[in-house]
Amino acid sequence: MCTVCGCGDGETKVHGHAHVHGHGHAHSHDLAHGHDHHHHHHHHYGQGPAGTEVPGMSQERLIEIETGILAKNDRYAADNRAVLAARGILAVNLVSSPGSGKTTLLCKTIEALGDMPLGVIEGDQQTQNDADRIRATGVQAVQVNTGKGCHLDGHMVGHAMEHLDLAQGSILFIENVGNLVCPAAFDLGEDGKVAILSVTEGEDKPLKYPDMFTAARLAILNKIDLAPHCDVDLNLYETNLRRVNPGIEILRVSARTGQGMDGWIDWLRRHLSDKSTPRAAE
Ligand SMILES: Nc1nc2c(ncn2[C@@H]2O[C@H](COP(=O)(O)OP(=O)(O)O)[C@@H](O)[C@H]2O)c(=O)[nH]1
Ligand SMILES: [Mg+2]
Repeated sequence: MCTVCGCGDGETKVHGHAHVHGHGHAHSHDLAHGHDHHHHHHHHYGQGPAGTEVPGMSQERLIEIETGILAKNDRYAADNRAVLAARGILAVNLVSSPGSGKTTLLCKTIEALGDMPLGVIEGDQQTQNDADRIRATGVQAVQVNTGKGCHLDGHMVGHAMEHLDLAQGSILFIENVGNLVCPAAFDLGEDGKVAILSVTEGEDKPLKYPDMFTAARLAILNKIDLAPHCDVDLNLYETNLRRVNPGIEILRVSARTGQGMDGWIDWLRRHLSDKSTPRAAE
């Protein structure tokens, strides 16, 4: 079960290798036999202490389940982080709504990075389309299909990493399931979440989905080639991003034309070298 939206994860598949069974099977039992059926809550959806609602389940039970799932996720994420740190691998978790340009940006990024060792984990509910797009560039990719799941979690990413040959000093790109809500809550062991926001989505999206933009350390404002056609205010996008996350870095990019790509490539190289250079003793 997703602790954010309450949806079931079902079966997760890692293509074209081992099958990973999603978590939440044990919890679907809880769903079916929840208590407090006669407990009516008079508040708006998601405003209880658990931040979400599942029919037939008390807020107390939900918090218990959420805490358990997130604690378990954090253990997998910590394992992933340790593996990545030992090999000096920079892991970037790309999060956005569907269609903002994550895969397009990734393909252009791979091109720009030249022969740097890379790996990509692709998350989508269904299809291997994005992994195929990445493999067409010559870079190794593993597709994780989450089925009914709405986000990648630490466990799925750990399994996917086992199917990649990640050399010392590589960059691992994780393209999360297109969803501006749930992926914000799940640590994958990455160095940072990068939120892609395309200019066609509307300036108010950071205000409407603050958790995602708070969790991200960098926001890429993509498709700026379309800005002149869309009657959008790029400065207002930035103002709203900083309202929810004053420390967020922002880059204006067009994955289509390549405008602004230099700043993104510099950002990646800078963070990779921070990762692989052992900190000098104080
Ligand atoms: N005009 C324009 N289109 C873009 C840009 N980046 C991506 N697209 C288009 O947006 C659509 C969705 O892109 P995709 O990479 O599949 O998005 P994803 O769902 O976030 O992976 C495709 O038609 C892309 O060609 C961009 O910078 N400018
Ligand atoms: Mg994609």
